Amino acid sequence: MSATRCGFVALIGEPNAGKSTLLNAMVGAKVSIVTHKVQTTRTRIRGVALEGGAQIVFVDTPGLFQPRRRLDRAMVASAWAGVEDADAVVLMVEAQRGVTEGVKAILEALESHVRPGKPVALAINKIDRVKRETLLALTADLNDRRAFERTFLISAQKGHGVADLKRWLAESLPEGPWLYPEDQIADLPLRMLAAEITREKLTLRLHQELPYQLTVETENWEERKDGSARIEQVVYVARDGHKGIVLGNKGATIKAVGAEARAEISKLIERPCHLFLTVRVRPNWLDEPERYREMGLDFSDGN
Ligand SMILES: Nc1nc2c(ncn2[C@@H]2O[C@H](COP(=O)(O)OP(=O)(O)OP(=O)(O)O)[C@@H](O)[C@H]2O)c(=O)[nH]1
Ligand SMILES: [Mg+2]
Repeated sequence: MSATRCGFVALIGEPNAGKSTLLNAMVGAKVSIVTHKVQTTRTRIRGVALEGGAQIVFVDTPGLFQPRRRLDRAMVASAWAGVEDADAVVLMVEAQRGVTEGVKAILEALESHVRPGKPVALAINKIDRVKRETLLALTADLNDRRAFERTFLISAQKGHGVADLKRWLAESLPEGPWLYPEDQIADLPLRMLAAEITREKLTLRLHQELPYQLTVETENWEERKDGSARIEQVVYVARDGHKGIVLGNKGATIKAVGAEARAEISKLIERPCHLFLTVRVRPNWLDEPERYREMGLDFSDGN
């Protein structure tokens, strides 16, 4: 029997580059939430895939950007920590946006975070949105800026190029025993996954800054005798006015969010669930260590 391989692959890039979409495509299941808005992912999320004899532990990370708030700083620190632990790194760049100031800043900071000798691949994503000439020029430009081990042209959403990238990553990982049981695809606790699903539905329905000013926590999870789960979640918002918006006219918004989240959580846990959402105003939630812990972030990273 040939030796097994195993290791961590950090997916990094600007917000909205398609990291979580790629993670889900690699794993073949929805492990990390996806929205059209920036800064959707707030902490490192692992998803496990098998390829040949290799177990690839993909690490989805928050987008890298110039942080302003404490939460932003903690998210960016969490992403770089993912790179520091990685056996291989995939830098994702959006094809249609190209070499932005943000991409330049990432390239500048990259070297001080990648472990010596670890491969970094470039994945130009969303190739379904641009012409072939654009891709060739962008590939050349980015490879002039840094010597990437390999460049992959992919569409995480449509699946183009994803299998090639996966194969290459599997071969790049060090030999070693698998870290997870063969059938495990994620390691986020269910209560956190369930909170993320609700946050995704809220983010999709709310506009402008509001998604960035709320967080969702699962406060209570009860297995019922009839085989269903009773789940209570709290949506923390910073202002009274936000509470009204989250609730919506006669509670219409929160009701719709609850219905969508319940359906997806039921699918995830493969049994019926009763979801109860409460909106709580907490002016300082963005400065509370407990909230960061619940999100999987290090509060002191935000200093
Ligand atoms: N057209 C197209 N859209 C894509 C592709 N990959 C991802 N998207 C879309 O891009 C948006 C952002 O995707 P995410 O996977 O949430 O991006 P992310 O990098 O995880 O973003 P953050 O978590 O905010 O850093 C979503 O609307 C996706 O559906 C792709 O290959 N083609
Ligand atoms: Mg994401």
